[in-house]
Amino acid sequence: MTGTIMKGIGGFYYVKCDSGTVFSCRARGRFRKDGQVPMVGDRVEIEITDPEEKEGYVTKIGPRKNQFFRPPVSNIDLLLVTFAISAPEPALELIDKLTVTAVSQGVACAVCINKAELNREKAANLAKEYALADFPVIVCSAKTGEGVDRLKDLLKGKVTALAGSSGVGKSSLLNAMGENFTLKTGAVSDKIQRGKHTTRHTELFPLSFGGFVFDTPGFGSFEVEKMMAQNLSAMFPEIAKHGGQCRFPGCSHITEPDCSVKDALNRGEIGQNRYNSYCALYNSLKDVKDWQL
Ligand SMILES: Nc1nc2c(ncn2[C@@H]2O[C@H](COP(=O)(O)OP(=O)(O)OP(=O)(O)O)[C@@H](O)[C@H]2O)c(=O)[nH]1
Ligand SMILES: [Mg+2]
Ligand SMILES: [Zn+2]
Repeated sequence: MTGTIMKGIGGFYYVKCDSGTVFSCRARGRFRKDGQVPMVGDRVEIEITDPEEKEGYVTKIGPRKNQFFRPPVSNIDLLLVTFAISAPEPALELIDKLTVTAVSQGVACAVCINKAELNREKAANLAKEYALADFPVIVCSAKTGEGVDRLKDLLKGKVTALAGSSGVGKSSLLNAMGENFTLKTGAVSDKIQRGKHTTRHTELFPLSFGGFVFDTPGFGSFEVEKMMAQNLSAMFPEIAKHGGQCRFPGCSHITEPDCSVKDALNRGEIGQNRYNSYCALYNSLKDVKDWQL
């Protein structure tokens, strides 16, 4: 039998077979030997050991079209990078590491700015920065319902993973999409304005209007895949677009004079926050040598 892993908890993988039945499965030991771990989103083959109790083993993992470590998902069509405009404050570098990861894997990426009702001006400004990178941007509020229809249009027919920090409203947005979702959500702590890691595991849900969506646990810092610093600009579409006409070949777009990227930044064609993330990431990658890749 073949199916898709819908969630994984405590060594059990919940595999929805193409017939619709869900089996709870363990992974065969040899996966671990090969260093291969089943992921939510994987297409797998299973061997049923107990049809009554709906139990079995995952015996084979199908080829992945892509895989992410943060959030831990495979085989997605769209990474929906989600943040709140306030409470918690947007973690801009983390957000841009996510867009970089999607672009470097060739996976479509969109940006969802939630809790927009808390600061409309700031939401509009950040939306503009991501639009300059040609990412679809949804400004929305799970609380007021604004933007939720646009979100549904975006997700329709695709396999989408929501990704972002704890407390930004990923589960709330899914609940607001009017599905029969009753996902647990959790208040952001008063003092430090941080989420409380309410969602504990990644789960794949079917959407009534077509497509699937992963609700994922929020996470804090992570590192982008190692790459040569000079390749980073290709992962920022708006920087790549303006990077061809600099005076110096291999321009880092940070310190060199006559830089067409800095010109575009000054004309407002590249967002300042995006550029700041680019510089910070560039500096973290600049000691990477090609033999380390
Ligand atoms: N003001 C406001 N609050 C919201 C909005 N959306 C969600 N919240 C609140 O933000 C808090 C966190 O929401 P969750 O949906 O649990 O956030 P999450 O991203 O799923 O968090 P984790 O599961 O911990 O990763 C809850 O108290 C929600 O009620 C919104 O649009 N506006
Ligand atoms: Mg959640
Ligand atoms: Zn330059």
